[in-house]
Amino acid sequence: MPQTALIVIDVQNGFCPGGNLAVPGGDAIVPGVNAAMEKADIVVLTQDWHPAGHSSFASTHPGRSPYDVIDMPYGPQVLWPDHCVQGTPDGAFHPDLDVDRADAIVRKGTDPAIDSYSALFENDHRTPTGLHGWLRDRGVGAVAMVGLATDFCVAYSALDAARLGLDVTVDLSLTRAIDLDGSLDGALVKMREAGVTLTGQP
Ligand code: VGL
Ligand code: ZN
Repeated sequence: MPQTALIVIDVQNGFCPGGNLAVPGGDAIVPGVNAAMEKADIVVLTQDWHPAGHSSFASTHPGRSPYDVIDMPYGPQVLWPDHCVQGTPDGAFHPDLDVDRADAIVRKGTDPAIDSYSALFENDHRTPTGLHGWLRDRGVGAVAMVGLATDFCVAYSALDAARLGLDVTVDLSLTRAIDLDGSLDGALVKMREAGVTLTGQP
């Protein structure tokens, strides 16, 4: 029997109110995410986990500001405020998230030279995080995704999972968006076009 895995994207202090890249209402999803994890057979958490001075940080590029877009060897890259630095409280999971429930935790964005929004591939869309192999070995054929942020790490993960042939559902009631210049609407359109099933309302 193909298994379904719940993939919980980046429910970290950095993306919750008070964090360095706070997503409005990011913390409001935590009780619902815990309830979803309780019901799921297989649970994977992802954790955005950047070294200090990461190339996705505006502060690493003199003269650049957060939310500027620059060309990297792998394509355009939004520059962010410093966030989710390894070992800092900003990078820790939200304190109320039931981390003990996780079967696996995937850390991403650890290479200083490349960002990684997706749980499956870095932003070159080529370098694997290893999660695809893990899911395959566990017989996972379908994934449900929730977490932060809808229009970046959740959408990139959902699009990659669909491209790999997994059956993908995103429960929007358990996501919140950054919404830079229409990025949420763009992400919703792309996910629908890719055959991702969207349920719920943010
Ligand atoms: C994310 C921007 C930078 C996310 C991570 O989790 O959506 N967004 N790093
Ligand atoms: Zn990041």
